[in-house]
Amino acid sequence: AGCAKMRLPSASRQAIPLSRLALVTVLCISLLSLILSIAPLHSQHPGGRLHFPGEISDRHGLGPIEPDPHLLSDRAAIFAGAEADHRLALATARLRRRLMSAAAEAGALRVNAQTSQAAFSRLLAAARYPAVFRSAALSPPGPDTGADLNNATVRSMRRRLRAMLRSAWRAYWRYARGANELRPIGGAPAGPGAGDADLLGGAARLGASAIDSLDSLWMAGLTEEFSAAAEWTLNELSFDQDATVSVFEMNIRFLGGLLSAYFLTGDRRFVAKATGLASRLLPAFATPSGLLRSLVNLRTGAAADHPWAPFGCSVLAEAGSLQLEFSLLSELTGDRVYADAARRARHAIGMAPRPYGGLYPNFVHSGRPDKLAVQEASLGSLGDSFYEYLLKEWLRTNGTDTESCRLFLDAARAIEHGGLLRRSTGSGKFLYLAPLKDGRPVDNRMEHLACFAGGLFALAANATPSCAAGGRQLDSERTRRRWLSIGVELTRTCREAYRRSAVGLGPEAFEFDNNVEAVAIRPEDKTHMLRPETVESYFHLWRITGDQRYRDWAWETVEALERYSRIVSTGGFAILSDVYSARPPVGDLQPSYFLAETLKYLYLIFSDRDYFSSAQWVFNTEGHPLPVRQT
Ligand code: DMJ
Repeated sequence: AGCAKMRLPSASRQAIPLSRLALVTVLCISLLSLILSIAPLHSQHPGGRLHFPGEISDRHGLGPIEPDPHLLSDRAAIFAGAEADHRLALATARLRRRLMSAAAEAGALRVNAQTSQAAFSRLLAAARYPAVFRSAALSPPGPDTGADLNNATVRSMRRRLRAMLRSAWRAYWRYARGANELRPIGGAPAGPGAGDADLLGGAARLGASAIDSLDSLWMAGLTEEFSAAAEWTLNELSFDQDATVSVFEMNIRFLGGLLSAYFLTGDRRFVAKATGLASRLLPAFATPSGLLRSLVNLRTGAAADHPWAPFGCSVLAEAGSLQLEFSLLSELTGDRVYADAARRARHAIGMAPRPYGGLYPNFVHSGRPDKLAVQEASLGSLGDSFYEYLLKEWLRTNGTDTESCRLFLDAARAIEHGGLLRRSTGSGKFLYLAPLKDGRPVDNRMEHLACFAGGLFALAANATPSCAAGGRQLDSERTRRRWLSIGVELTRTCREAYRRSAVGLGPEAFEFDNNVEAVAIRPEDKTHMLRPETVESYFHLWRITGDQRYRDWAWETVEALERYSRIVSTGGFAILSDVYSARPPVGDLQPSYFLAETLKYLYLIFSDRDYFSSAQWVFNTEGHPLPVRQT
């Protein structure tokens, strides 16, 4: 759609049509030569019939007969035949030669056409992201620049965050280089069974923490560490591993991280790496509906569902969180296969019956997406980033993907009115999100994962007011104000869950009833997993409102992390198993998203608001910045 509007040099615009024209011309010349070579033969033979070797004219209408060299008339015919044979042989040889060179030329032209197509899509990408190339690729990271430069307090806070990132990175690099995640207490790679290992190929050495750290290191100006991570990624990382991985995790952590690294450095090798990975994920999409299966073996392409998911079903958040990365990859490579795969998956999700006033079910059947598989909806686990990507693909495409816009507006209305959004009945009157099952609230419990929604609503409120769907101008000023207040309130709720713990760090899930508000009850909910969602919302709200309280809350989190989570012996950061204990036991895991998201959002909260500005960048669900398309 953008082609007509784009201002590209005229030569590049004509590259492909010219190649095609040349190919057609060569084939036409060959055909013409064939006709011209053969034409004289027609005139030499009565009736214009072609004369083939060993055959003379049919004198009696009985078909070809053996010539009699004693008959003059036949001798003439024999000579004529010989001459014709000779001319025909010459013509055939000439024609074969021409056809061969035409074929060779066509092959070369095909190669050229591919080359110019790649060059064309590169030009297209450059034209679509000009500001990004100028601001990021051409200027080195400037962590100490911007309006906050003279604010010594903020500068020192940023330095502290940079030191935390360096420490977490160095621990990973020293003890677990090339593995997916770190055991920060034992100083070893996290093996199968730990953290998200089962989603990242078990014992596979895919370097999730390295890829997830690339852009964070770059943004914080840790150039030496960035170079080490980039070199390892480009020279040592291989996706050709007999490893069964989650398509979703590989997409948000790896594709997102690699594409982001490309836009920061301008190094096309990151795109090549991303393309190699994406093509290994594609077999997961080979289902009747196009809805991907959750797991795929990187080497064999064998696809499978999560063993814990309902039979034949894909997870909503996983199947619906691909569009940002897959579409961008198609734009960069000129190969539509990735964007089409993500779009087909989204369309299959669109076929699912929506029982809760427009909310989507957490599971969709990949064979029969139009049948309701499970009556469950959530903005926490299983549902979360599906809703996020509807908004963010609209933002990333600069309002071009109007389907995303329409879907998001419908979904936002459903979130508001479908029963997910509730208010506590205690004195705090907290707004919170709780999942639905069989049409009813399962319990009054909000997951930490759902804390990203505060930032999401604030982002939506801040988006350009130009999304018209089906002729309706849906994002009226009133809607935008309401969304911002939902964002502010949800973020306050999550911060309250942090504040009510003994350590200032939030639990994995927290409940609301008449006696309890924003506090975990179940033992398994009392863990702190170093997750980003709450600080992610602080980040968006700080940027959008400029309200100092978000910086204050973020700083409380920084201090709590340093005090309770940092492991002095290795420098890594560990999860906590009970946030209500003043001396919380630590768990031996430093998840890769801690480097990709938690520390990045904290760092950006204490950076200039224009640094990786929201007008130019959209953060994928793993915190990797992807550029907003300019056309
Ligand atoms: C991250 O990997 C992503 O944010 C994902 O969307 C869900 N949660 C984890 C971190 O909590």
